[in-house]
Amino acid sequence: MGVFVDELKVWKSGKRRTCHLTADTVSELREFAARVGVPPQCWHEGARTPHYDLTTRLRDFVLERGAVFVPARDQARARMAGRQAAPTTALGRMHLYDSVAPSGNAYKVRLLLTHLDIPHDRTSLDILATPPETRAPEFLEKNPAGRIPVLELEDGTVLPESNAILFYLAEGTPYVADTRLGRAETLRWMFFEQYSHEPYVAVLKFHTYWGERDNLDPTRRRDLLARGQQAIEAMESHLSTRTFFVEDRYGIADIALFAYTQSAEAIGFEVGRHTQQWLERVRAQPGYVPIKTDPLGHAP
Ligand SMILES: N[C@@H](CCC(=O)N[C@@H](CS)C(=O)NCC(=O)O)C(=O)O
Repeated sequence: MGVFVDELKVWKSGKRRTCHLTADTVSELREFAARVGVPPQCWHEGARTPHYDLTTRLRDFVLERGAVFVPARDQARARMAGRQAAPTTALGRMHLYDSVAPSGNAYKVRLLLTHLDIPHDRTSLDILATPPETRAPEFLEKNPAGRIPVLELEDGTVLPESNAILFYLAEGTPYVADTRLGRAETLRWMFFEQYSHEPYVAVLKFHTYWGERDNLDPTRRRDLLARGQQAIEAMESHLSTRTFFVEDRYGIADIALFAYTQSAEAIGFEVGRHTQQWLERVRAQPGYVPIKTDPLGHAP
């Protein structure tokens, strides 16, 4: 078991110096690269021996994070002795950065990826650490806002913001309306979610399970409850005459709003009958997956 770098070699052009990052197995190599943040575009597509090409700066970076220097000739010998396994997984898959503690914002993306049956890898960051792993320099390069979810596309492009990711993934699928007004209505509810719902319901959920709710300033707690309740009532009113948020068809506006509304009752909100029925309709969708369980055991 190990991840290795060899010596820097000067390219024929004389302009670039790179080395190889390899490992005993491709899965170990990919897991290490994703964990420390080696850019996916460093992957050498089609190489006989699976590896990333690293510049001097990235070589120093991975050495500081546990890669071991082994000269190229020794790596070649080891491979010939059959130590290095054949590639088992193809690169070029989407990669979702989510969190160890269940995050509704990350869950939205996972739910749609599952509905669309898009194979992807995941790295879960510890947002409760001090400082959170989302504030590490290599993650801030992906999202300067220091937040998950971030979706890395097959070509290495990064896309943060849960609802932007939903909109990107849903393009051309039945999960977003194909009329101009339908798409605008979809955005309407996704903006509503981010401005009038998530800042209250998600924040109160966070304080209930992972923050210190009892230490929350009582005025702040009342404010979160009152404003979150207003959002839930706006949903209830809209759903009193519809089955789903836009064009009476399940789509990304429903996914965005489902993520935190599903926990609203458990954290003290009153959820009306129409919204409860809508929650059930979402759960009944083909390919539905529940939010992941809390490995810390705080959330039910
Ligand atoms: N507007 C963002 C909000 C993302 C967000 O608040 N993420 C939280 C987890 S749910 C996070 O990364 N917190 C870690 C931190 O702020 O350091 C979105 O919808 O993606």
